[in-house]
Amino acid sequence: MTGEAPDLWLYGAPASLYTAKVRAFLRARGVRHVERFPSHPRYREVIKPAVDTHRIPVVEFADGTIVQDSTAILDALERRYPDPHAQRMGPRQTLATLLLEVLGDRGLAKPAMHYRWNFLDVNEGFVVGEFGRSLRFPAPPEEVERLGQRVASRMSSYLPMLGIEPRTIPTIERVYGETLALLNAHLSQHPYLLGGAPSRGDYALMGPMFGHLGRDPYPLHLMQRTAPLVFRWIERINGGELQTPEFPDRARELPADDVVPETLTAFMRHVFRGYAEELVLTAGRFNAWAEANPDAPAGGFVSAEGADQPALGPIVVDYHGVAIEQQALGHSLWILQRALDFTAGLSGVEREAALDFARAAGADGVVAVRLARRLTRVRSRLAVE
Ligand SMILES: N[C@@H](CCC(=O)N[C@@H](CS)C(=O)NCC(=O)O)C(=O)O
Repeated sequence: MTGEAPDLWLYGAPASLYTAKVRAFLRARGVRHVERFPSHPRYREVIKPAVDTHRIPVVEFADGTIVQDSTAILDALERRYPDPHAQRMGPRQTLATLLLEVLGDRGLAKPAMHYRWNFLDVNEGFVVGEFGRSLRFPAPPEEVERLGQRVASRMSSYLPMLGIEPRTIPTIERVYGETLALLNAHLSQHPYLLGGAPSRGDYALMGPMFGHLGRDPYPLHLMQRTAPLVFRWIERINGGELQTPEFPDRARELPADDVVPETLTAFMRHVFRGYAEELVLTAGRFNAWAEANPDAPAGGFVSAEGADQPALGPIVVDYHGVAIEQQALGHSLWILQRALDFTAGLSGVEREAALDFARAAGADGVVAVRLARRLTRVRSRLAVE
């Protein structure tokens, strides 16, 4: 980096889903930053001990504040770089961004993981190389390959936990095709998800849509061939385009009167159709845990073993008509809690408007979730308040 000092350092990797979410904010908002691999000595010596987890991304701000977890990082970034559009959002638009962040966390995990790990004939050299280089670079190719394969075998072992198996794959592929078509239809009318300006929902979806699906060789070409406007949306955000050639006269503004474009609502409804039940059943698992552990102290970890993002047990979800056996993933509830807090804080017509939007987006069951204990994070681990 030459010239002025950066505002922050992003510890992450090009092939990492959650790094893509944070990077999108930094680029779209023009934040001066430097990205570093987790192999950087400062990650090992300072960052990792401070956050007490090996996960990326982690951000270190110039004032020394260190934040782990993409959602916590975006919260910290929004406090430092307030988004003028977000401040003018109505209840529907705000709930839409909160729910898009829920979807961006795990709602697209099935296609993101499937299209990375089940097309190794096309993807393997690139993905393994990317992992290897993020751990040691420059290094001899055999060393990059050895390190990359080590990460690859851990990451690909997550597939069964997400219910990705031969029986469910045809449905996952069909649903992803429909997802791309709906998003492409939306982006043929609007440059960004909420309309004329990017918002946190766009950044959140860059995780799956860019980190895996818009970057790994197989799904990248699928996207370019079948959903070119989705590909352009990704370029637009990561390139920090101020004005965009497809919409030369479009003001960089959100729709007035708290309108959420119907094409976005249709896309969300489609994704929630395969994800809402997973969240509801995951909340059920957590509430059962809370009932079985009435003495869990405030600040206590949800996982007895101290897992940072604990699985809460097996669930069977109806994913667009196919029964999927998978794990209930507790961290998603912490992200959902933000949307629950938002709706709980509304009253009167504002509450009606938000709930009305949730119904239209297929998320009424999701915003009706009630958690038996509030969730928080302590030492980067899911914990109860
Ligand atoms: N909730 C975290 C998830 C971060 C995460 O899982 N990152 C992946 C890379 S994309 C990771 O570090 N995985 C390490 C592992 O699973 O062992 C966030 O939003 O930042």
